[in-house]
Amino acid sequence: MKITDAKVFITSPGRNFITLKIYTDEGIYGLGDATLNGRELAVVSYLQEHVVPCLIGRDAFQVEDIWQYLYRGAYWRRGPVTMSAIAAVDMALWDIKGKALNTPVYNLLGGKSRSGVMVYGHANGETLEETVDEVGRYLDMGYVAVRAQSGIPGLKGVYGVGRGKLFYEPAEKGLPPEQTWSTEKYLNFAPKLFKKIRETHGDDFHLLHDCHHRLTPIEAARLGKESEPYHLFWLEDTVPAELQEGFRIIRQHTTTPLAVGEVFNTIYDMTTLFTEQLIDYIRMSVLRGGGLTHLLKVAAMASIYHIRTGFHGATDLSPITMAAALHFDLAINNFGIQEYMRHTPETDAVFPHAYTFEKGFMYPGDAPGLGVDYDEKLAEKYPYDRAYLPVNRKLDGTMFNW
Ligand code: KDG
Ligand code: MG
Repeated sequence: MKITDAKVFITSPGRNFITLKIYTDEGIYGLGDATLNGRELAVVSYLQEHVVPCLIGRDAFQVEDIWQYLYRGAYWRRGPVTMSAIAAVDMALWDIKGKALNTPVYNLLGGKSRSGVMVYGHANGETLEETVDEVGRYLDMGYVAVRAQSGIPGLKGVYGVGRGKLFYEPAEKGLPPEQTWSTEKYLNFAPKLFKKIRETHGDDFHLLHDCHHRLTPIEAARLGKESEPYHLFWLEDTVPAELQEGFRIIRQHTTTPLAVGEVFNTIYDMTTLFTEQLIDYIRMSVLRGGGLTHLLKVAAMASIYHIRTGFHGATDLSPITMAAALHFDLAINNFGIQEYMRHTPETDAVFPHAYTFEKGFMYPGDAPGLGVDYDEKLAEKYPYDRAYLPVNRKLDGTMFNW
């Protein structure tokens, strides 16, 4: 089956999404997600100018070879733009293969290893009380795992507290919005939040929290230690993860499980974290990590070190990535949990999909391929709209990590 063409689509049903559609000589097409929040058009250009011309005429079934061709063949390897573009191609090819063989992608990845995929939802509020209430709302909706993020007294626009409740979205139109940060205020506040959540809602659900890369290793160690009585499912992105060795310090001090990786692009970003067992969950997404082909290797390596997956699933990953993740999660043995931030109804309408949510679990559905389509006509109604993720400054104005 030969690839005859590939097109890149841009749409903004509430937020920007980039979609790659690969066509074949047998009339079957496949879809891949290429969205990179705040830098979307860089991936569009990378695909249109540099990747699509190399795809025409290739055998659509040679997924591994095409992956290696795009990864090794560029010479300039890795990075979010390159790997998001490769991921889009890879997702589309797995979609094509599933459709051609008339089977859902999870069957191509080894078949079902479980009945459903446990997901966590996002409870966020402006205040501690509001966040505690939101956790209750998610439990009422049937979630068995909830991530809690709260505004912090004295800080403007804290990560995790964004526009909307079910549809949290941090990117804004115009120039990047500025937020403020104080590690002292955060470290004094976070354990109180966890305590109140456990006192109010009990112990019978998984509680998660994201630090969004803002601590030093020793600060992360303090938070991990002080969180131990509230037994978090995980503490995410405690420190900026460029320095993998930094995790050694955190690990020496706390038994709170650690998750990291949503900004990683390749298996090389995590080799120390894996081989020294410095983390418990790896979060690199299908989209940011070069597609299912690469994640199969990541999950296999993780399994040797007792590390499970917990893939990124924010709203800036389109329903195509969500579907790809669900097929993967259902199939591999060392699955841990899947993030599920709901898309808006406008987004769901542009990307009709087979996956479903019920009582805290998700199911990819049994449609051949990934089970997601792209409504081109409807998508045209939502033209690209430049938006940026926020930037973050300490209270004295020093530029900091967002
Ligand atoms: O675009 C950035 C978001 O994907 C990120 O801020 C979300 O940290 C995130 C998460 O855990 O979902
Ligand atoms: Mg995160």
